[in-house]
Amino acid sequence: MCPAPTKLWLPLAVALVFLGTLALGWASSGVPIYVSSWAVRVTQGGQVAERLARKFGFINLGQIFPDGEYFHLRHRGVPQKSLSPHWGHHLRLKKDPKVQWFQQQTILRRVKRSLGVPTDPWFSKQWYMNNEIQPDLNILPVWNQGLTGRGIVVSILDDGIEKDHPDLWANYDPLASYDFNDYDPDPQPRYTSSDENRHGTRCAGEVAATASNGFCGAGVAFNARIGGVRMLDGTITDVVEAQSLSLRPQHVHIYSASWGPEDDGRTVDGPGVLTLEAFRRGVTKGRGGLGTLFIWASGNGGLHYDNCNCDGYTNSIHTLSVGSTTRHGQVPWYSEACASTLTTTFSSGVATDPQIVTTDLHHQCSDKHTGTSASAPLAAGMIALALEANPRLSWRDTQHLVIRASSPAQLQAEDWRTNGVGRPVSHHYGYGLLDAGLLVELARTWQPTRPQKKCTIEVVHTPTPILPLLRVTKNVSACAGRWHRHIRSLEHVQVRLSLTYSRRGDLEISLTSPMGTRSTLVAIRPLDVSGQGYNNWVFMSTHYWDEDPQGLWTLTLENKGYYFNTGTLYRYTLILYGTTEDMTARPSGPQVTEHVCMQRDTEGLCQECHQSINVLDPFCPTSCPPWFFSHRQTTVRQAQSQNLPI
Ligand SMILES: *[C@@H]1O[C@H](CO)[C@@H](O)[C@H](O)[C@H]1NC(C)=O
Ligand SMILES: [Ca+2]
Ligand SMILES: [Ca+2]
Ligand SMILES: [Ca+2]
Ligand SMILES: [Ca+2]
Repeated sequence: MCPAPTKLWLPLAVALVFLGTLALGWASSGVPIYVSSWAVRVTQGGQVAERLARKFGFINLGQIFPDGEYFHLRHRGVPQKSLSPHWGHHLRLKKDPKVQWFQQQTILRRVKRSLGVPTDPWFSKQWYMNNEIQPDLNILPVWNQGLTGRGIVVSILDDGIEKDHPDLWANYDPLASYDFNDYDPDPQPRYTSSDENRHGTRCAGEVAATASNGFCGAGVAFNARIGGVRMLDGTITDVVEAQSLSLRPQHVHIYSASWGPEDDGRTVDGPGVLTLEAFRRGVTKGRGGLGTLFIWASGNGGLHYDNCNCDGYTNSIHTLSVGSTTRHGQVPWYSEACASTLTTTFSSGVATDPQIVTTDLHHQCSDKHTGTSASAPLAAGMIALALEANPRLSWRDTQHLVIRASSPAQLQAEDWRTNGVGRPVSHHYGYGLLDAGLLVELARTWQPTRPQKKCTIEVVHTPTPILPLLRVTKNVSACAGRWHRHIRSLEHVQVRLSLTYSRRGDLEISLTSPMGTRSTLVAIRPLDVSGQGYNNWVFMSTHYWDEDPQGLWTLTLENKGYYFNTGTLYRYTLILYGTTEDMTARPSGPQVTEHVCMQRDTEGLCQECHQSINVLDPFCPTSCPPWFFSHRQTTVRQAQSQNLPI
């Protein structure tokens, strides 16, 4: 409960102010601007109010409600707009016993609730967000709340962006753009007869094509700023990737990438030293320390039975991996299944299925955008909307929220299983179809997660033969009893393996958690005939999210192919990530956060939170997000580090 209102506070006023603050959102509730009018409550009625007004030099503009208790007063001697309240009038009104309550009015920033549906000619073809199917990505209700990605910067890492495109130029952000193929600031694509460099431009339009401008369709976050990094149209090196992923990490909030190693079903490859460092720096230093958001397509190797856990980019804990489903909720032919995928959005399917509508090269519009690379930018746009609702989400908060805002909906797969905390999860879809309305609703009141804990367990370090089947069981304490606290709720789980095998693609590897959740770390890949095995390869699963890791973990390696396959397991390391908080104790819907606020200011912002709780207006989070520091009585935002590298 908030503290008992002081004499001057009426529940009505508190409610009005607090609702106002909520409507403003956290970020825009900046400095109040005072105007020359007051609301005053005088229960003795109109004549007393009139006398009071004259006594203090106000003009009585009349009653606010018909019952004649609240009056609207204006003072000519007070500036129309001021950054501070008028203390003289404040004291005089406060002293007068006939005044039960008063409030100098401030300018409230309000946005129109009914933006209506975009009027773009191709919006009717944008079936995944125009209410044509149920459920769709549920974006219309978010637009209706006034959230359109304003203030959020997204960069597409691809083959360039047609920055003068009629549906992109207005949102184009040169600071979120660069050309690492030619080393110049202009990411304009290279035009060829086959238009092979249209990919980045198509992805960009999905995020931020201008709405209601009479052209093409609308982007998911149609007021976000959009940039493009040209990096796929030339020689790609570790340097090029690392530079692209760390372009202005204090300016760009979200990077969307739809590339990785060859999807041929026989490659096992991941980021180099510099690119790993770029991810690490992004999540620890980017976005003022909250962490850069890397949104990643899971891969297009379905036709070659590829597995996205053999791709170290999408498999990284630092990237938020997005899979695809068709309009009819089926697994698309190009889709790759794996345990590291977190969520799903729509994309193309068979030839008769509708595809994604977006901007195209030569100032054109396309309704033929396809593949998993069409899904990642849709998710990036939806996350931009959530970030506008709550800009303080860390990279891990975002993954927690995406899981909670995803559901199986109409998505069909044979492998849906309910994990140990009751969430259905699939290797094709992660936690399912992402719902923008739910994502934003949860984001508004999300309490920052406590710092990430990592617990590394060396399970096998002596050579062990992999006969047709090898099971390795380990009783894990999740680092309890060490100097730091144990992990109570899991986030990502990694398994690092070094093994040899006569035919790598025949070996199926799975991991079962103490709560009984089994996820496939790699399924058979018939085209992978390599005899190289896995050399310190890291597999990742998101399927144990929020589970308690203590107890028996079982790794299973099983020959699913050629009868005479043989191999040796040399090293198996289990790496658990998570937090000390019991995340299952949080409500599944929006979180109640006001109850710990002890004192609010007239804006409804929290000035003082209950001991041990941090002030982060307007809420009292149970812990500080990264780079925010614990302070009572002050707004922590001011303590944010100012001098981070650009
Ligand atoms: C795992 O270890 C803990 C602590 O040593 C013990 O209490 C528990 O019974 C063990 N669990 C199993 C399944 O062996
Ligand atoms: Ca250029
Ligand atoms: Ca448009
Ligand atoms: Ca792949
Ligand atoms: Ca990932």
